[in-house]
Amino acid sequence: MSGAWWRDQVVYQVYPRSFADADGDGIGDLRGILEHVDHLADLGVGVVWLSPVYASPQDDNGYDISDYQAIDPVFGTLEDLDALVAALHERGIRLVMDLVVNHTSDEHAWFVESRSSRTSDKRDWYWWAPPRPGHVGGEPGAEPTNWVSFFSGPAWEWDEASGEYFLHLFSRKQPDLNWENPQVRSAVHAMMRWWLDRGVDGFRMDVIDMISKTVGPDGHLPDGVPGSAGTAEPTLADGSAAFITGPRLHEFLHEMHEEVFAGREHPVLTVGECPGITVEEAVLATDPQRREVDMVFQFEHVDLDHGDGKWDHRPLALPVLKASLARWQEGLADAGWNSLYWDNHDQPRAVSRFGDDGPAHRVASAKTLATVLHLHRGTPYVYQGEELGMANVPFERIEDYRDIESRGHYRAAVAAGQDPADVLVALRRTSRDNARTPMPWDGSPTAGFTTGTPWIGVNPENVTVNVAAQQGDDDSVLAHYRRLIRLRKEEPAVVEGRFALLLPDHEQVWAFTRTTPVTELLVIANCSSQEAQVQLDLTGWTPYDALVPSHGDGPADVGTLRPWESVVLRRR
Ligand code: ISL
Repeated sequence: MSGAWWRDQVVYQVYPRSFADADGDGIGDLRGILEHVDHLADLGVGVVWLSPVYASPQDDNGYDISDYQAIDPVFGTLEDLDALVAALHERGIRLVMDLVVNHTSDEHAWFVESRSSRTSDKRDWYWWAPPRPGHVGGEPGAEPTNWVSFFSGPAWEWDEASGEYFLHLFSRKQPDLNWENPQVRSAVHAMMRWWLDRGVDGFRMDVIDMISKTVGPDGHLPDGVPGSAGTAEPTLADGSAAFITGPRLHEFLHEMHEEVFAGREHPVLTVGECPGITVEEAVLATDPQRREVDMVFQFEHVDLDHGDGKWDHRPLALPVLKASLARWQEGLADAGWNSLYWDNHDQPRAVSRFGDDGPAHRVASAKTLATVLHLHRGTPYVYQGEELGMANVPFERIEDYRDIESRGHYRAAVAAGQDPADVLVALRRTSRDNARTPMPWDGSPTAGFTTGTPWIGVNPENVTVNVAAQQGDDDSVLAHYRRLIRLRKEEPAVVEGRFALLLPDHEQVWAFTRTTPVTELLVIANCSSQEAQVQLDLTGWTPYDALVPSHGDGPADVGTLRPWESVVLRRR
């Protein structure tokens, strides 16, 4: 790997199923992305992270992979991928693939072989276990541990033919690979090298902090605390203590680094998706000296509004959110590096969750959230549609939802006696499908996304919130993102400056500085829908350049900010 080139870049996430459909089947594809690469170039991003396009039964929209070295026909061909890489490279943009190796599809040849018999050569490539002692396989409660799967129900599936259970932290079509087995690791490394040799520029590693499981002294995976599942299933438990940042995680990441990336000239980016990771573990994973990964996605700030599980919403006060990001800024100030994100294909839309998506404040709050995020220290990620200020989708019926997690939760919660109307309210707020509606290229009924019938409903706001409408509009959210990304290129303090939080207890205002020996930046952002008073000593800050203002030419008076107004001041 050559240098930390990704520090001054912005990454754009493409969720291919929902980005652009070139062949009219209603599902986005690689040729569709190819038709829109100039949108990415105009934005100024340096990297595209492409969610999975590999061969897949699509049980979890491609996060269930049946062949790592083939493209799913729904998305196109390997030649289409090569063409996309070439088109991006021509524009100075690198392509990072999604690497989903905590689990495969149950239709992957490795699993088919593993399942074929208890004596298969590949039996040990996955987690197989007999029924709990004294129980008969397949009966409720006979599972080897009481773990709940992320998509509701037990994390174990009974295989009648071979008489054992297999582990699946996600859907039953996503069996977990056994990373304890060195053959598994070598096979994954070989596959990764194959992609790098083909010309891709790195990997976003799906739930990579779950690959090392804690086996108890008795040789078994341990139970979780009953009732801790955070779902409507009281007999199940959260098993994550046994699989989040497990005992061999750093060893596995370091080995991967040495086997796959060491000695390559080609600059790559590696980002580990790490739900539940702590600051301390993130420092270990991203300290360049340790040669593991370049950065991780941590989840603290996107879990703060969860009560008992993600479907149980809890109001989030601004000081709590600010403190969380500040802690990560400080924790990774000297070693390691932050990834900065508000949303992605698993999270509700940023403007609906952290901003105000009503007509009066949607544009300003989308801009201000972007300014706050991009001015923190780390590499910012833009999720498709975020650059337009897209909001959550107002689906009203369970039939509108496509996501396996949302549908599984609805089934489990209703079966446990919750009122379906209440479950729909929770889905409306938190479902992953909020982020998965088609990218609105224009205001037409199918949003310029497809000429066919979209696989999931278009967000009706696309009539006004779309690329065509914002393209030439200097006051648009899109124009604001372009300015922010340009500022990163022009002002080194955005990339390197040391972070210090100001006014930590202010309920409305997010203020901080970024300091280098030559320049200091001051970010002042009203993160509320009411006017805000800001008491800051601004001596030395005038005259100043008002950078990336959310409102026109900037505030008349930084002591009184309009709702969702933000500005960056600079002194040298
Ligand atoms: O969205 C979540 C459930 O509430 C998260 O816990 C999510 O499952 C977690 O972030 C892991 O996500 C990744 O792996 C999953 C896949 O469904 C997600 O789309 C992916 O980003 C399994 O591969």
